[in-house]
Amino acid sequence: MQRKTLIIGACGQIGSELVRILRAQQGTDNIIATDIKASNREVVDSGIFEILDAKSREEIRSAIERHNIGTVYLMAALLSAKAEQYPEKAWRLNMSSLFNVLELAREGLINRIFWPSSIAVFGPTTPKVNTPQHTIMEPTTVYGITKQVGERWCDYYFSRYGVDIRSIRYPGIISWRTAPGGGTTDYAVEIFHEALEKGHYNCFLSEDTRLPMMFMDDAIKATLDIMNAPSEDVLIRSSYNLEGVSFSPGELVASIQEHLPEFTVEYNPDFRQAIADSWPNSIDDTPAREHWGWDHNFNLKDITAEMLTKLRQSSMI
Ligand code: AKB
Repeated sequence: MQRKTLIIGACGQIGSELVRILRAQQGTDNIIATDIKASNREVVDSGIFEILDAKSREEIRSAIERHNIGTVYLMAALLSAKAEQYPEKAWRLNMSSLFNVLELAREGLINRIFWPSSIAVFGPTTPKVNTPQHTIMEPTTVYGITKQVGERWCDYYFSRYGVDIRSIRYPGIISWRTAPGGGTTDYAVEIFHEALEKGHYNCFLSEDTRLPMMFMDDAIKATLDIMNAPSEDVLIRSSYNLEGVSFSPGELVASIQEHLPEFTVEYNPDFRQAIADSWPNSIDDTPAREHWGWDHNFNLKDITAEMLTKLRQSSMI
């Protein structure tokens, strides 16, 4: 009998897209969506959904045993901006959830795990342009510390216990269906909503803050590509660098203004500026391209056109 897939953090920005695509690919009943709250109607109404606290190993164990789970996508986390406000909560959630799935895999209950890392693993001492896969990593944010430590544990559980864990360092993810929450790169989604709704945006990062970004479709493609890659092709078991595009708020505004010439922006950097300043401007993802064939499809122009079209078509705006 085919073992099923458990998605933890299924109502979030990336989790909800994974649920939709995996249900279509593998059959609705083979995907078990879980989250701490039933906060995404589409996820909850389109198949099996359960409330699950990722901090509880017993709740995860019970879901795995009841549903005959083989693969786990652990998408629950407190992101960078939220984690600065709630450091202890972020540490507890981000670390205990990872430890729970790693331990359950070590016990033999899980065959394969996906765990997202982030560009937040890098810090101010990291080379900023074309940041290499292997480089100085001294994160200065709570979120970055949890991801950096998490990467070390992933590598350890793979080397020591053979746990099949796969991970990528997501840049900022731009999507139109589900909004992100609590991140520093969230401006790049908010800006599209405000451009269409109000014609004006108050940006919390400065005009020239260049960050690595990616369209959701590319992020999902990367996630499924690494999960479907033969084990011998996944040579890095901490986490892979991944780049789609990189741009600044100023460049994104110019791209939106090609469609909406009246759109205006003001820049009022807040505490998130320091977080963004500690991260790379762009990423070198050669190992992901060479090892398991990663390639992105969407550049800034494509992302802008797709976001405006899809948001206009959806009932949201
Ligand atoms: C955040 O801004 O915290 C996230 C990330 C880059 O991991 N989007």
